[in-house]
Amino acid sequence: MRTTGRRRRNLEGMTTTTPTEMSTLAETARQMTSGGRGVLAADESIKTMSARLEAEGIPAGDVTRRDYRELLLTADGLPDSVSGIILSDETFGQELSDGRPFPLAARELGILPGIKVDTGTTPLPGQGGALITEGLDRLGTRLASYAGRGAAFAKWRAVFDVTTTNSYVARANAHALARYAALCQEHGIVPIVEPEVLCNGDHALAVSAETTGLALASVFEELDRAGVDLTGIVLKPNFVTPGLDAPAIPAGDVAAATYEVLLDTVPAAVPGIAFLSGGHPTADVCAFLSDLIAIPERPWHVTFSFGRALVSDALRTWAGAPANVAAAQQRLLDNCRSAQSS
Ligand code: 5MM
Repeated sequence: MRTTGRRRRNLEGMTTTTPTEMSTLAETARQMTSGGRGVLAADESIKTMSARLEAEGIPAGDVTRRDYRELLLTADGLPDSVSGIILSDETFGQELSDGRPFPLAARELGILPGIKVDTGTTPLPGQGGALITEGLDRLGTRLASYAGRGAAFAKWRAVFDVTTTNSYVARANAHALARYAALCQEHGIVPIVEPEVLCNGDHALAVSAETTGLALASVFEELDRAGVDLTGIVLKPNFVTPGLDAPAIPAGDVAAATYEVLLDTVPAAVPGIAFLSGGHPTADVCAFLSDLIAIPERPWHVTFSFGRALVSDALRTWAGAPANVAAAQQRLLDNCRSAQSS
């Protein structure tokens, strides 16, 4: 639960967390990424979730979005594979059919509830369509409310396209991520820091490596400037891969390229890295993760924080029919176990 210790001021006048609060954050970050479990990303915005429901012929509305998230959270055995679940603001404020709020139900299952706090992306002026993530306005007030309602961690996603990312785009998004992360830690919430380099397109592996390296280097520079304690964050990056429209390469090559970029940019103080799936097929991301986990003497815990790779099969199987709930939950559990045993 949220730590509410006294705060102290450092020499520059910045408000910082106390040692007790930091050890709580570090423990939560470790819990989220170790022990073979991962974090389920079920935080699609209302717009994205509605589109995904409608694509499966399910009418979109607050009730169907709630029913779908309840199906995911209550899958019997989910806590064996999943340490945390990222929720959207809508779900965070909803109740299961038994009347329990989602964050409370997650806690009772032994799954840490998290909250997506960014409010989406908008074009960054003069940058050829590159995006900046918004959501910093009143973020401190929102975080206090989420913490009071049981949030253990939060998530903010910056989005980078390989064709439009330059040092300014990387810096602007990294700055926002760092302000978000510092605010989270002030409120006793572990920030998931998610700089996602999209894999859309036909670019080569080296292009993804270069853009991912630039994004991650910028993020860690800005986290440092913002005074974020790296022991109390979770990094959620993409795998370094060729574009989805380029010829595929062996999973071992993806793992090696990803590890090389991470080793260059991610300090060993970061306790855990939880990868996003980014639109890659489930079997592919499980293979990437498996080969990464096999690399000896890694400085960080490594696990999954997949969204689509875990849930797409379940959504398709459910199709909005109560009779399909058990089969849909089984698909989710199967995918979680594949990711977990990678
Ligand atoms: C679940 O989707 C998340 C929210 O997306 P929108 O705000 O665009 O609706 C997304 O941030 C997700 O948590 C990550 O991208 C990881 O999901 P994938 O599907 O890439 O593993």
